[in-house]
Amino acid sequence: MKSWEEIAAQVEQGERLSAEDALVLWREAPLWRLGELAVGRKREVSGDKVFYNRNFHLEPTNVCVFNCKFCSYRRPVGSAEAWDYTMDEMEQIVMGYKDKGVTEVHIVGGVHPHHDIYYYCELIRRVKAILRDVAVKAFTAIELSYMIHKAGLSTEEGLRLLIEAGMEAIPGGGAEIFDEELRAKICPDKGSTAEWFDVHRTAHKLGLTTNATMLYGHIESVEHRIDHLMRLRTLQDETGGLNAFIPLKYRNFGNSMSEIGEVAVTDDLRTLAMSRLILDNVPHIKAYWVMYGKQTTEMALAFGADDIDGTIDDSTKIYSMAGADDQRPRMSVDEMRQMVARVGFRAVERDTFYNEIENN
Ligand code: V47
Repeated sequence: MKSWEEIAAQVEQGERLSAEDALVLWREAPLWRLGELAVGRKREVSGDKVFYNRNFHLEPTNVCVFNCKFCSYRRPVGSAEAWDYTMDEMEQIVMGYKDKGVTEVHIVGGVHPHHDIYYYCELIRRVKAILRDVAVKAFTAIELSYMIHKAGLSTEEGLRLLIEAGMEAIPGGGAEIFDEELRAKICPDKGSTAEWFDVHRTAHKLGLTTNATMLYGHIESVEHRIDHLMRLRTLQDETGGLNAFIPLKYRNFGNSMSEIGEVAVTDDLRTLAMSRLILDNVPHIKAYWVMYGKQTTEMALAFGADDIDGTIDDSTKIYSMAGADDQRPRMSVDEMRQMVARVGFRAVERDTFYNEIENN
């Protein structure tokens, strides 16, 4: 068996990691060495830049037909804590962002039993009518698969309808952990791994770029994480449509797996670095500050991340309900730029497609 030192040297020569070598590196290499390797790779892709954007989330509902054990956000129909905004209420929210300089709205929520694909097409049209130049990055693959197949459409037909309405990119959620046995334990009734891949593969074929996530730090092993990353690397070899990968740390407040606890920050940094090294064909690794908290996000930039997501403006509840540090997540552009500068990189504003926005 190769030593971690030999594997590290191979990585530096640009060799692709096998699953076996990745496991040795993940388990045995000291953290500082993983940081060094991952930043080396990051610098080949994005130099000294770290990207951020001006964005907000729109979460139409937290009512969900699925009951994932890690979710702190979902409520059943009729619950006093459930919300389900009307179209008019959502228009009011979106109006609040007119002329505010945002470039992206991220629309994601529960899988509501009564709203169909035509309702969501109408929502996208209304958002675009108000914010013409703002990119709509909308719906996890699981929401998409449910609304599309419920309408009796093929994945391609459904995505075409949404694209016609104005959907321009797909976020990475719903991936959780791809291993089918584990998925059956943490989210037994949720859309499958195969559905997740079907939506992303079809989206790429239609010219959309998408993101991918991985929920880690619960009952999975390092082998499961490597398997997850390898499946994404294979998809990317085939389509090239993934823009960013976002590791999501399991936060344990207020859900039915709370007894598991949360992993250490060193595990977060190791996971980020190994994601950068395994996913040698995915350009951006995002440290989602809302989930990590601001301090870990700052550290993440020394472990291969080149993106911190955006301003958010207190518009998402998924992580505050799961116990994240910022109960009202919001970051100003200045704050993000200072965070990046403190690590020794250069903050660059981007749009959804990683085009750089002038004024940097
Ligand atoms: O799929 C839910 C995760 C995801 C918990 O594409 C949890 O740019 C940790 O995908 N602890 C949705 N994670 C969020 C998401 C996302 C976020 C930011 C940017 C992008 C992007 C995508 O949130 C879900 C699930 O994996 N999640 N509950 C929890 N307790």
